Formats: sequence, C-alpha cells, structure tokens
Amino acid sequence: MTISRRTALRVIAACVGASTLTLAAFSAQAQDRKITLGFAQVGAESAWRTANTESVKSAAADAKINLKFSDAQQKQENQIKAIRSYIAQKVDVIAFSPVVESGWEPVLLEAKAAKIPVILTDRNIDVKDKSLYVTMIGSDFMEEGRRGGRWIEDHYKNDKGPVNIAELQGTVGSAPANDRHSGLIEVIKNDPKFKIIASQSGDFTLAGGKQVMEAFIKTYGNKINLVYAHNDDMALGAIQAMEEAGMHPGKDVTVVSFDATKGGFQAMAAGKMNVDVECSPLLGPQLMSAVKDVVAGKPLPKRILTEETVFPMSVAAQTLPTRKY
Ligand code: GYE
Repeated sequence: MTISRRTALRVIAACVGASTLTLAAFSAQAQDRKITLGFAQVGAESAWRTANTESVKSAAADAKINLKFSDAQQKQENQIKAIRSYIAQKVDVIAFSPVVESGWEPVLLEAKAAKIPVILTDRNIDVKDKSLYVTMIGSDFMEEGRRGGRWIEDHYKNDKGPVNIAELQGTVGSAPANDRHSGLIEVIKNDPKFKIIASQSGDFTLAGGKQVMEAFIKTYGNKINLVYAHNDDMALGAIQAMEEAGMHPGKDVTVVSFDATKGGFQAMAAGKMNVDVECSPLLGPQLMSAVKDVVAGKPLPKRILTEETVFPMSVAAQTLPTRKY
C-alpha cells in the first residue's frame, strides 16, 4: 500500500505531537513528584498521641505527601529500626518524635551520610551536633511546667501549707517528663511550703497513672494534697484510683495536668481536675509545610514553637465543645 506524501507528513506530525505530549506530562509529573516522608511515631500511649498521629496522617494526605508511618510502641530501639528502614528506602525526608532525649547520634549520622534531612517533631533530643536535624517543631515543655507551677503558687497563695505534691511523671528520659518536672521545680523551689513527697513514672498511660497512684495512696494516704500528672491519661488514671479509695479529686486533692484533651476537659467539667496546661498535638500541618520547604531547599528556623495556654476548671464546661482533640 502506498500513502501520499501529505498523509505521511500527517502521521509523522501526529507521532511527534504525541511524544511531545508524553514528554510534557512526564516532566510535569517529575516536577510534582510526590515527596515521600518517613515518620517514626512514639506509640499510641495516650489520647494526645492518637490525636497527633491523626493530625500527621491527615495533613500528609492534604499536602499530597506520601507518608510511611511506623509506631514504635514507646521503645527507642523500634524507632531506630524504623529510621534505619526509611534510610534504606531512600525516603526524601525523615521526621520523628523521639521517645527519649538521648542516644540518637549514631542513627542520625547514618541519615546525614545518606543525605536525608531529619525533622524532629513534638519531643526534643539532647545532641551536641545540631546539624543532625533541620528543625524541631513542638511545644516548650519547660514553659508548660512553669505554667503548672505558677498556677499552683497562685492557687495556694493564701495557704500556709504544707502542700504535699505527688508527681506522676511521663516516660523516663523523655523531654516532656524531664521538662515538666524541671519547670515545676524552677517555680516552687524557693517556697518551702511545697514538697514533692512522691515522684514516679506512669509512662504517660492511664493504666500506669492509676497503678502508681494506688501505690502512692497506700504509702501516703491523706497526706497527699496535690497530684501533678505529666499528662491527662495519667491524671485520669489517678482520679480513678483516688475515687476508688474514697478520696475526692478536684476537691480534697488538687489535680494539675497537661495536654488539655477532651478527657481532661470532661474531668474538669465534672469538678475532678483543677487545671489543665495545654499542649497541642495538632502538629501535622506545620510538619508538612516544613517537609515541603526542606525539599525545596528553603531555609527553616531551628525551632518552630507551638502556641499554648492554660485552662482552669472554671472555663472547662464552656470551652469543652470547641476542643479539637
Ligand atoms: O503530653 C503525652 C504523650 O510528647 C507532648 O506524650 C507529648 C506527650 C504528651 O504521651 O500525653
């Protein structure tokens, strides 16, 4: 079969057109190539954490970022394994919420050698070489501790004391446990009427808080004037333990907590918790915009702080309907 010169030219033009199109589509695709983010989460220990995970997942979907997610079940070795696997998979960015502050240098050096930028979220780490991560996005836990301390000072300003404090600490070695403790000490240390008579970790869980509180009640009973719980889940566990022992949390024992979750607000509205220092888990959108900036080569501040406040029991009922986590 013979074809005319004109037809042949048309065929060639069509082919060129098609291949140009394909090329254009290909380069557009390359330009908005999906960023892959490997995220190593602490675990699922608390309502705060569940809200944080949800925030990270939904913000990644909104930002069209391909998210690889792992849950370390509160174990540093699991987080290290997850980070190593993200390095092996050559993800574009690694983000993680470090379960504890120390021990991160080796794995972060591996990420650096693989030229994969690392973003810290929620919890900070203790490293000399700050070039091991790009930025840290999250709360100032020291300031949260101070806020709790200042509320306590104010609450007892006309009281001679003693004010015996039982402290339910978060996960041993974690930034929020270390700093919420130190922030409190910084504020109350010069006033001898405040005494921390017991201090133990409940690992940020409701069951842990309840168990530790039961032990505190056995040893100190009615001597306890105030419970300083490093998060709402432990405070809720402690409230259960106190009620089971016939005590009246929020009335004869002051309860100070952190996070300001719906559970905390419900306890305040029921008169069982006196104050909740806010700590926002809704870090997903900030994290995704930082991930995009890092990939685009834009400079980022070393520290991105979350804005937070303090909620006393008196505002709980009215504020509860607006709480997002
Ligand atoms: O307060 C607690 C969670 O790191 C700020 O971890 C977070 C803490 C939060 O388990 O509920």
